[in-house]
Amino acid sequence: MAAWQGFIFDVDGTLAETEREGHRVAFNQAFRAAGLDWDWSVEFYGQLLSVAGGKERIRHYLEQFRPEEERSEEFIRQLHGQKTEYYRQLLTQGAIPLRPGVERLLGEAQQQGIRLAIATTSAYENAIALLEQHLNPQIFEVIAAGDIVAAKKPAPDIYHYVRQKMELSPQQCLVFEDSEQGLKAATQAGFSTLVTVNDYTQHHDLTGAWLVVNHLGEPEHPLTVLQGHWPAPYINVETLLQISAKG
Ligand code: XBP
Ligand code: MG
Repeated sequence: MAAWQGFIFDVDGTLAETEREGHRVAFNQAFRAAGLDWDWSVEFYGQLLSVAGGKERIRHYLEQFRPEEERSEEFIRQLHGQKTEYYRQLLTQGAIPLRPGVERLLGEAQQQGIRLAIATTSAYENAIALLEQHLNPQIFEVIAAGDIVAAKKPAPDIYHYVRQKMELSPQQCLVFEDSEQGLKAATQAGFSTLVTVNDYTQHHDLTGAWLVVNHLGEPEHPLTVLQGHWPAPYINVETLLQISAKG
């Protein structure tokens, strides 16, 4: 590994815990508004998360759990569009905070001249809405989201896309993810990955991650290391750069 010059962040589950009280709630609101009797519980949604992408998740649900209902791609597209509206409303209501350490680490990275990018499976509008709510989207030189690539995570396509746009090698970047699918995508594209788990991903197979912690931590809210070695109470740029410089 070379000294890291760029950090690439996943959004859902990594910058914020968006799934349980965000995307899931918005899906259910869209289902009700469309007159559907579908309702995704907290637990059931955990299973559905194995399929990345909102449209893909609805399609998977129809195929696996509602095979008798014949629905067109246009129906899925419209339902997902409605869900996006509800999700954005939840964000602007302040329902979804950033995870511990995220704002601090991004601030440190900017001060140290680390280049920043986003690689997410979520729709572009959703990623931007979260960034606008809590951060300045302009700190990210690349925001790669949703349908910008044909194959979503765990396929590596979104990470290949970001790498090409940044013109950095995988050895020059560190990826931040929260899930097995995200880790697979980044690893297949050749990146080292720091994983911050959450309730939905704490039992995922995270073999191959560079480091797994419960969250990025803050000086007064230390992290717990779950896999790998980290010498400080919170993830900070200075220590990351020292480690990567040693290779
Ligand atoms: C995020 C996802 C997304 C969101 C919903 O995965 O799986 O599908 O749940 O997003 P990752 P949209 O964190 O690995 O990028 O409804 O906007 O598609
Ligand atoms: Mg994620």
